Amino acid sequence: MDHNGEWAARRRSVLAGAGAAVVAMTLRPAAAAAAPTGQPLMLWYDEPATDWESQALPIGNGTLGGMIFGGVAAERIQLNEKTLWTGGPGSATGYDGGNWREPRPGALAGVQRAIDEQIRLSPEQVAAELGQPRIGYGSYTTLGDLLIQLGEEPEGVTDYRRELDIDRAVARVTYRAGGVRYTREYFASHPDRVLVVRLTADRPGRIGFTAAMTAPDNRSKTVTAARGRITFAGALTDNHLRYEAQLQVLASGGQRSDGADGSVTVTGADSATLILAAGTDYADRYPGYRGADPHPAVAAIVSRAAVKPYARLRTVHEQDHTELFRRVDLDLGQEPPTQPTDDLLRQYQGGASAADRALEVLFFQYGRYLLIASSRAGSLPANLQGLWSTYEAGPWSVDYHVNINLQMNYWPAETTNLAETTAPLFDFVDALRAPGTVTAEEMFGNRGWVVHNETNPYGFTGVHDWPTAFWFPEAGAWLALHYYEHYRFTRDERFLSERAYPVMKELARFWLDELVTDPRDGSLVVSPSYSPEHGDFSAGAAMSQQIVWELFTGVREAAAALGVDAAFREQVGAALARLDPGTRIGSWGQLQEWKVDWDDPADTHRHVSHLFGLHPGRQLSPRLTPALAAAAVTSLTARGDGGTGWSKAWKVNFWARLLDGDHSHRMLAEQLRTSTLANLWDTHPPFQIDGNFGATAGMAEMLLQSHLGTVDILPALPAAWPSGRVVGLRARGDLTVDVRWSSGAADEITLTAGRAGPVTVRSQLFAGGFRLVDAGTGSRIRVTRDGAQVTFTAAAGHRYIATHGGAG
Ligand code: FUC
Repeated sequence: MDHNGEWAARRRSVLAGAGAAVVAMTLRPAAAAAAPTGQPLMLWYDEPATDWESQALPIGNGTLGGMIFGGVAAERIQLNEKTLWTGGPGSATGYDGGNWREPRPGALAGVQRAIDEQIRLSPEQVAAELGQPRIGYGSYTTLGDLLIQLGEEPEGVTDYRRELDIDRAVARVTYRAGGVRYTREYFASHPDRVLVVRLTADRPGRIGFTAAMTAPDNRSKTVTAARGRITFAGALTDNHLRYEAQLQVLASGGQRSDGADGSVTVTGADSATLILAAGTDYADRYPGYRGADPHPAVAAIVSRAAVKPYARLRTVHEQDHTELFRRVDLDLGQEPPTQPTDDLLRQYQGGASAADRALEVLFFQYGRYLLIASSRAGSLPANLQGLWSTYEAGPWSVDYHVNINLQMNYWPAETTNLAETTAPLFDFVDALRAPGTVTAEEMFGNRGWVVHNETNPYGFTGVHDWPTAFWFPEAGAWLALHYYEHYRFTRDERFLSERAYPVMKELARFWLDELVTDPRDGSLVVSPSYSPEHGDFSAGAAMSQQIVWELFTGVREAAAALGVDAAFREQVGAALARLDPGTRIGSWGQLQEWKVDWDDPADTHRHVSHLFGLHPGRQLSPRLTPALAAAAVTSLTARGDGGTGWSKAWKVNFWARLLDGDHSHRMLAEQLRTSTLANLWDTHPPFQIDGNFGATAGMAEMLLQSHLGTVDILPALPAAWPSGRVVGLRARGDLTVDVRWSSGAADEITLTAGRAGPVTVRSQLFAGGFRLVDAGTGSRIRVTRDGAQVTFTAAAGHRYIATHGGAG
């Protein structure tokens, strides 16, 4: 059984706060998009959810999450608080952060020697030398359920509808019973830090229910109710992490009473509002990972929200959400869907119809919705399930896998104009530096820091002993590249100097210390090197080399941009010159996954790690390295269009970067048809949110690319999207881009420059006669033209519009 089979088997038997310090990131507000097209961005269903994973609907404020079932007689809202994790310091089983419990002098050098001599080692051999059983790793765990018992199922329920309006981030349930129309609304507010439920009816006195909270038995619990306030608190048994949730029930009209069992009952009310907050005493601080008792903060948050009128809470929430969400609008000529979302998905034909395009647009925007809901400043980053997990101990601990999954979660953040959502990622990675420094020193004897295949909120930066998924010291470098990308998009120099560059430099130092000379050819290689979850250990697998190449290239650029560290820059440059770039073309024309040509053309493994340099990297591209790109096509074609959810999403991105819009779209269609649940969650299986984020990012890559420094307009437009409009995508260089196209070609391109400087844009629009004007002054802009590419000098804050016409 492999790493994947394990969860599937376990799953059959298992089914069942105080956040990270926010370090200021200065973000310039990206130019606001025009109003959305007015088509409802809505998931909707004509029956309540019975299955958590595939049907319930997610709301979240980055810290607190709820899954809405929408039952008529009984509502269940499954709850999460992002920091509620077992394991770590104080864990019953002990905890070592994955660092070797006994020193192993010479262990790593021994493996390197064995690789030099034998060329390849089995994962089992390496795990026996370098791994150790994992202890105290823990798991993300559900906060529990809020249950709202409304009584017997009424006779004759009609007009039932359950919906999630992703444009406003409000879920709603409506139905008629006994001549009364009932409405419930649900949202999770980031500004007010509460989850809110509102029950109303169109006749007075019809609202009655009992609200109560439950949680699994992996914790102590005390529950009390006083003046309509439920306080639910205790500590996890495993690690004594304290948690608290408070729910204030407010009723207008009718009666409210507190139950001795900690429930609150409302009868005969006109309406009711439920306000919930939760927290833990977790803090993302090595080595203790504990902060303040959550009680005072949770009590205060609920009390503050409870005195605000419901309409005010909702308005403030909607403003907060729409300010982010509405920056991007996508119109593919879709029609507002007339069928429920599960039917829309079932009937999806691969993009042939306006209804199909409605689903594609919804799926794209849903990824953005989910990112906003699961990743806001002040808590942990989005985990394997974003924020939503019903399990006591879920699949892969619902952790932070960093051999692709956490990174994929943030692929859409910059391109789809949600740069703020990266704040928790950077806070989390910053917090890995302290434990990762210990691991780097103890395990490798290196400067800098390291993290391996996966990590938890307790600074697990060492190893375990699952042979095919325990060794991946390149993860830190990959994460550091996200900092650099944030700079490339925002051009925030303060972020570059205070946050990105220090992390990149630490990682570069780790790799300067870690690279070894390959006796076969004298190049610098990573050893032991392992292409994630696949094949044998060897020296210089493509992904290892490509990640180090990207890091060294990026850190040199960053140092140059900052004008610092000349000697270091030279040192990195010298290493880069000797580095094996990890880009070999093999015997069947493929891009080799390993330094020796072991690639099997029949291999369809879900990881396609050797194409890292194509995406998310920039080392391989059809524009600059056509031979390598052709080899990437051969590799990717052999891998096929299958794979798990996230793997398909990655392929959407790969084919877009290969400028093959039709194949990219085919992968999107595959993902929608075979790896998407009725609530539009991506399924690995099980539900894993990376595929949602990866697909959204991939669709953006089809419409706009800028990783090579040029703003490439509609680089991979599929035939299925002959005309459309996108507003508000972001390109590197602090640019916001709108495009209108028809018959597969751009008609109008709008570029809004956040700052002054040269901008190079590529589009077929520039190959013929065109006009480029400054939208503010109306004046024509002078450009230098090179084929379909133009370069001009932008002024900060100016908007430039290119259209057909003029002399060119
Ligand atoms: C990686 C993948 C698995 C799974 C896990 C959470 O290890 O190879 O398929 O997605 O992460």
